[in-house]
Amino acid sequence: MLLSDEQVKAYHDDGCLLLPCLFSPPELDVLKAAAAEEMRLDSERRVLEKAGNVVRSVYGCHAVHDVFRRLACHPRIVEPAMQLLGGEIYVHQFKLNAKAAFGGDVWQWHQDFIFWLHEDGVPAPALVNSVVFFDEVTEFNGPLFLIAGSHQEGVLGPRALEGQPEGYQDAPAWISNLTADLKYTVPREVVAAMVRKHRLLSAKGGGGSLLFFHPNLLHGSTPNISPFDRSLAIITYNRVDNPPPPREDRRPWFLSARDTAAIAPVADGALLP
Ligand code: 6CS
Ligand code: FE
Repeated sequence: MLLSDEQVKAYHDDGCLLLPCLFSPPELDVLKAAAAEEMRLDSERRVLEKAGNVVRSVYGCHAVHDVFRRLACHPRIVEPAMQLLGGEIYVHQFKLNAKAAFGGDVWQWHQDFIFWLHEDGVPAPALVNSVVFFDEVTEFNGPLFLIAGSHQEGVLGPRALEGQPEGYQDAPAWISNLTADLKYTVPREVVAAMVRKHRLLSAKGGGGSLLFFHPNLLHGSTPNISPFDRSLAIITYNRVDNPPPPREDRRPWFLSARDTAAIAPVADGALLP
């Protein structure tokens, strides 16, 4: 599936592009069943919310679960992602975000590339986040807030949290890259200035919608106090000519992929039996 010239331009202007309802209800049933399996598994790939009893995220699912391998290689995602990045791509990071009903916690205002630059050594923001909505996303269940156009500002001066975030005392150091109290956040006065200068929006859409957003786009989301889950997958593709160099203190494979081979898209019907 290819984007029109207008869609490609809109992505580069706004730093985001929403494609409504790209995946069908039967495909969503397969994805949600697989997500439930992954979220039940207690492993270092799974991060719980601060309260300790609700799943926040699961990482690396594409490398261990065949449904998510097929999703990460799906032509309806990979072909437009290659178009936006101008070349072959691989998965730098795959995550399921649960944002559970009544329990999904905040994602503070931040940019993503600062994590991949400082924590993984990815040289340039030649990546794209590809978000597949498993549930309908409304104004009630914690939609992603985006500041369209803010990616043009490059890497904004982050506020760096020192030490372990509350509720994760015994966790590895990288946990502060993934929790409600994030290691790198953007100060309120910078967020306010970006909202005045650019355009604040919330990424709402039906289940099966696909949202692309730029690694320097300022974004965040509120806690989910509604009775509706807001689960989704975020697949971060990197261009194959932009891999992080080897380094001693590399984060685990499920946060920073080691396999940088170009993706070969699967068949369009790959998600259905
Ligand atoms: O550290 C990371 O790789 C992750 N952290 C955040 C806040 N967003 C990007 C990425 O998923
Ligand atoms: Fe993020």
